[in-house]
Amino acid sequence: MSNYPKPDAATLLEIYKKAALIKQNDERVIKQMMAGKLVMPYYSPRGQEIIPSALSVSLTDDDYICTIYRGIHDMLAKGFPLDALWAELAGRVTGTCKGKGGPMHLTCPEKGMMVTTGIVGSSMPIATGLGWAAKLDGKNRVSVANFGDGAANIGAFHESMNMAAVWKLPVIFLCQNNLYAEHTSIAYSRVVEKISERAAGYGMPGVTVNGNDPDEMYGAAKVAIDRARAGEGPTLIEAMTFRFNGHLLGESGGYMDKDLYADAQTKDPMPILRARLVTEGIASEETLKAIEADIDARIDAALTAAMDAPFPDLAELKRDVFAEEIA
Ligand SMILES: Cc1ncc(C[n+]2csc(CCOP(=O)(O)OP(=O)(O)O)c2C)c(N)n1
Repeated sequence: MSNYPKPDAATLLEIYKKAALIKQNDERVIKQMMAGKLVMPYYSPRGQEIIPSALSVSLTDDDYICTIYRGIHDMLAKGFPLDALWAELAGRVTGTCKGKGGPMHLTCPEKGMMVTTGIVGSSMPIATGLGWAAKLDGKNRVSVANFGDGAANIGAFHESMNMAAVWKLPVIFLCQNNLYAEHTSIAYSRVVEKISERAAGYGMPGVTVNGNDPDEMYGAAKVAIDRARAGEGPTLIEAMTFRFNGHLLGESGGYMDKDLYADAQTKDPMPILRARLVTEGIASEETLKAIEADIDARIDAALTAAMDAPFPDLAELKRDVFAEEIA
């Protein structure tokens, strides 16, 4: 990784701001759910904050991302408006899908967030199609497909990578390898050591990085994004990480290897990055506290506004589902 570009001080602080927003937002969602004030399926991205944060600092609103049910971190990093996000979580009309998308279908095309999908592996063909659209419209945008290690075993992964490579599409295939697909350890589901090795079969670069390390993740993402913008085609990035909660909130994660889990806790990327910012003189303790307090205040405001907004009424049920409503 030594030849990768490294984030400068300002970029590193930007990465921390995004990651802190993801972490604090996750904590608040869980608190609301535990208090019975928010009722929904929730797939916590805790532990995976750095990956989308270090990626998104090199993306613009015009770039596309597609993600999965766990992708609230991808959405927040790319700038999903907080008020609309909380309204969508709470099923209120002020959400980006008028409360009809809910937590598993977060979408905000104005910011390039095209889809969150619960169908494992389906973010890849959609992002590939968006990559094709990006190539046709010539606006130099890139399209990112986020997915997990489990999704890398779905046929759509291979079809999408092949098509993107053949047509040299500006797509980044970003596998967030958190070592478990639902309850299945990665040890049971692939023979090659690294998922990134599969890129060779499609003639595209494939790289495995420590997704919890902002330097490695930023560098790999920047190289892939620059390559895509230059018309050189797709890249597969396998970002190694760990999810700190069960697959679905409320599930204990008892199938996780206990030593692995304990080790991952000692490598929590959030306190590590926070301490680094202070040690390297990038931000003082006071500055970081102010940033975190500001995030909490923004979440407070978004939460209050969401809870005060109405639910969509029944007449909305079928609107926006079909281009033309079928009687
Ligand atoms: C096509 C399909 N098959 C199975 C499922 C059930 N399912 C939901 S999540 C999941 C695990 C996916 O794991 P991974 O892709 O590693 O993502 P992670 O949840 O770890 O972020 C499975 C099998 C599904 N939603 N869609």
